[in-house]
Amino acid sequence: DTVVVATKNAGKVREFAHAFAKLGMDVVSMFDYPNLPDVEEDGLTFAENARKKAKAVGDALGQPVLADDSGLEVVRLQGEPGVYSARYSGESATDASNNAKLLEELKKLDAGGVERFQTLEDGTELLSEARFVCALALYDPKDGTFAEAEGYVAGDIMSKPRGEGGFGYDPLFWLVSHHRSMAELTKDEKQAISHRGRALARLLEQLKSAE
Ligand code: ITT
Repeated sequence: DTVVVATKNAGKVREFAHAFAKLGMDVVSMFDYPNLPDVEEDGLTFAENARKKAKAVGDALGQPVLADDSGLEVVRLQGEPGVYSARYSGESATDASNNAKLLEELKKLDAGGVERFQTLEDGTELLSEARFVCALALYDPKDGTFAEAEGYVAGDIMSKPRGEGGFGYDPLFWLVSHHRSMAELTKDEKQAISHRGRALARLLEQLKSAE
């Protein structure tokens, strides 16, 4: 069996491939359909953008499609970058430039004398509470219906990156529960606790009980 995931994010593709392999399923992504047009992500919420991506690709291919819209909400930045997480540092943003922008924005706040709340043993500071959000939408063009689920994980933004795993903001996301950054977790550990892993578990649960 094959699942089509409407994403051009290589990190998401790796995580879905890892999760669906355990269910005996393969994943294809927009890297396998390079000629499909880009979907404009102008929704105000993660859920709206996920539905939009799933519907555009599902209608184009005439088969069920899963989409993921996700991002980072930072408490001391009033929830930013939120739905703008992928392009936080501009049109040609990379994970590295987005992480640099995040630290720049958080370091600006110190000028206002707001106290940092914690320091790790190596001197890394925890600059703000934050959470990752993932909205999943599975669209079936046969009847035009959606199955949807969301997942969340709370953590703290670190002043210095750590770890080589994951993608995006993972090296700056500290998990008190694991005493490691999200980028220091194994794939299985990340799937067990991440916004994406939790959203996927909830979606599969729903689909199972609807059978
Ligand atoms: P697609 O729309 O093609 O799926 P995208 O990268 O544009 O790819 P989003 O609009 O959903 O996807 O943006 C999500 C951004 O949020 C992503 O680029 C990362 O910077 C961040 N993000 C999402 N999930 C993450 C995770 O598990 N770890 C770290 N950062 C994550």
